[in-house]
Amino acid sequence: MKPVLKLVTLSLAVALPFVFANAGLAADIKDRTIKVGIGLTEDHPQGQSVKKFSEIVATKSGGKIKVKLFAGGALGNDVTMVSALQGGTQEMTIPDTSTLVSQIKDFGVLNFPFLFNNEGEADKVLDGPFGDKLLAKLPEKGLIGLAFWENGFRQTTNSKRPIKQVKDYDGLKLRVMQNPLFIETFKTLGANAVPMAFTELFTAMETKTVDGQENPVPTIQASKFNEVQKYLTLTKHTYSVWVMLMSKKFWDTLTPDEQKLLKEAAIEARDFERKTIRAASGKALSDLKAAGMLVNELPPAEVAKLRDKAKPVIAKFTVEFGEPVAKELFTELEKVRGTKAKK
Ligand code: TK8
Repeated sequence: MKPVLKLVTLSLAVALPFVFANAGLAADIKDRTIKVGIGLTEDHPQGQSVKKFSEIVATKSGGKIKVKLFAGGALGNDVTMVSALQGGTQEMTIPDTSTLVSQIKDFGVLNFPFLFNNEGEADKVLDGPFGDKLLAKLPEKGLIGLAFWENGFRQTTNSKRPIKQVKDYDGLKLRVMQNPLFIETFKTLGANAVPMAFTELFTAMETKTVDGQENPVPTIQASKFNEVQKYLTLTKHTYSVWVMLMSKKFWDTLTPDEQKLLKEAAIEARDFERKTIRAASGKALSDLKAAGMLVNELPPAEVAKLRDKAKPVIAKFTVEFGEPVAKELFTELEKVRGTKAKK
């Protein structure tokens, strides 16, 4: 080969992949449709963020990959949709991590009462090595974890009375997620904890099968729980997390380019979701008040009592979920807090 020709070939070889990557031409992307089922409504930040994810994926794939949202439990609840992913009949869902605990107990530690002090700490732990380690447990269960989304700090509502002291939990029939930590925590507080799917909750409160429930404020508002619940107490007892899950059976049919695209889009959608849900929280609370809900804060002395009551439950479930994973979480949390203090 003549030296000049060699140079041209060489520079093309260097330049071409760059041009293709930028134009998205080299990417191996096929026409695909991804069904995403969620338990919440379309206008809840979770629904809004799936729509955002859909837009991001459409842009990145030149319209080839379509993401379709099925909100309001149209495809099932958190538990049944996870099974559908495992069976390969549904591509995606975004359940609360607490509903995965019956299959992968390590996820349980995220819901220890009063674990995180604020959202920033949770983001750092979830987006760091600890979160990655949890996601790495999913493939052996037929699931791929793309990113963690914020569900948020859980608050308590009921139709009987405002919770002004821990004693007020006594005898309340409270729906909890299908997770032993939640059942035991509320039993310890004196409530009658009833595990139930989220999609059945509104009717259960309407028909007085249960007196109340606990969920973050944006969920209480978007799900119109104020129509069947009078009292909202800001207890902030647990932080809860959604995880963007994909069926491994489906994932394995994707090209590496498609997998990379979806992973990147999931991270962008995660950042959008966290911003959106945090921004929506204040307005959701004032809307609930305007709609006639009676809102109160649990006094600090009672919060301290609540924390004390939760301690033995945390100790018990540290053993149940696994001491090594709990230790890793606490170490990571310390690191995150240390970094913050130094700033
Ligand atoms: C919605 C659930 C919900 C969760 C619950 O599908 O079950 O209470 O907080 O957000 O994931």
